[in-house]
Amino acid sequence: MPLHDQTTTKSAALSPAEVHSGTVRTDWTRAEIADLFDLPFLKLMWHAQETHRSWHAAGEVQLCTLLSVKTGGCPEDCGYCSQSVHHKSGLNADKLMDVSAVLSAAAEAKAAGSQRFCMGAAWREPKDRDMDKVVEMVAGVRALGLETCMTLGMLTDEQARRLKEAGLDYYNHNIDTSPENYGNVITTRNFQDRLDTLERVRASGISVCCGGIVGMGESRADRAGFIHALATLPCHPESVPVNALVPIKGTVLGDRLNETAEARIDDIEFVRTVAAARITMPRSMVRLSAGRESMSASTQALCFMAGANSIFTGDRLLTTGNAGAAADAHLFAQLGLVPLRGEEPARLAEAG
Ligand code: SAM
Ligand code: DTB
Ligand code: SF4
Repeated sequence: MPLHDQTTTKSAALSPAEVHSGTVRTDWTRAEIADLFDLPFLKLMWHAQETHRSWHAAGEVQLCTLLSVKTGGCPEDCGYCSQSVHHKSGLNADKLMDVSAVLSAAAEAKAAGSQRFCMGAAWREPKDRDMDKVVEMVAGVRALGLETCMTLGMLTDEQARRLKEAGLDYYNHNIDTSPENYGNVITTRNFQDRLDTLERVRASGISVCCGGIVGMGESRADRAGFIHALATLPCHPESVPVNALVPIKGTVLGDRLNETAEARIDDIEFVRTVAAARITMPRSMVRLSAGRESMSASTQALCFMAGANSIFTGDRLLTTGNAGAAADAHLFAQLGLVPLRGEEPARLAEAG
């Protein structure tokens, strides 16, 4: 049965009044988060389940689709990325796609049951001359009845304002890792640059999607630092993507992982990171993002138990493969998961 035909549960339509009104803490200490990581695994999972079930409809998973609207040729040097000009990943640089082609891809995503359409561009920041086309994409995708998300790099206040005006629902901008590890991953912009853009996005009234990558050779302390940086933002991101590094040949981090088997992160440690995100940011959607294609069904099931409740569907991420509709339909059937149809708790609370 296709993903979007599976029955939704009654909790798909939580009203604002039904949304949990408990406290969302933004004063987590690093030691508290490190302690979460150190818990016996079953205890950590129990905490994560308790938190998850008091804020979210357990078993409902949000479906999002990605499209790379401008691929390759990026001047940044992110150590994991196929699209950086600093890497020899064999990817050609393309121009910004035509609006009509983006809208047909969005219509396909909607027909496949996706709730949100996320458009990514390999830019350090958008040029003002690109903005007319970009806002047309936002307005067009929204008119199809999809939630809109964009990830275009750093933004100015004016660019954020224009995106909001066009109807952009979410902006994705990842901190990627802990502040201490950041310089080992990217050198062409710093952690504060990322926080500045996040602040501009927040101030413009666009919801924030912010997370990072696990499995880049970072330490457990870095993973705790990464979650701490997100969970102590003045307002938690509405969406928190947790990516498992996709090791792309020709990238610094991908080559290191491909050449050193022991550099691969343990699945249980990945699940612990998802659980820590869920417990510390209870109201946010936690997205099990890149890396699912090579993840076993059992590890993905543990991630859902740990509180992940959003995925990217389809057979493509930006430049790499994704699990695909058939595999996901099978996984949902195996686990009794259904697509989220209602509004997210954080957005309901904001509306409420
Ligand atoms: N250029 C924009 C930027 O970096 O802000 C947007 C696109 S960028 C590809 C979006 C995010 O995808 C990155 O911040 C990173 O977290 C994630 N990502 C990119 N390549 C990845 C890989 N090989 N494995 C896992 N996640 C990856
Ligand atoms: C995010 O955190 N993950 C997505 C989305 N935001 C833009 C991107 C994943 C990219 C994976 C590697 C690739 O396909 O190039
Ligand atoms: Fe450019 Fe984004 Fe890739 Fe970094 S992650 S190289 S900014 S496309």
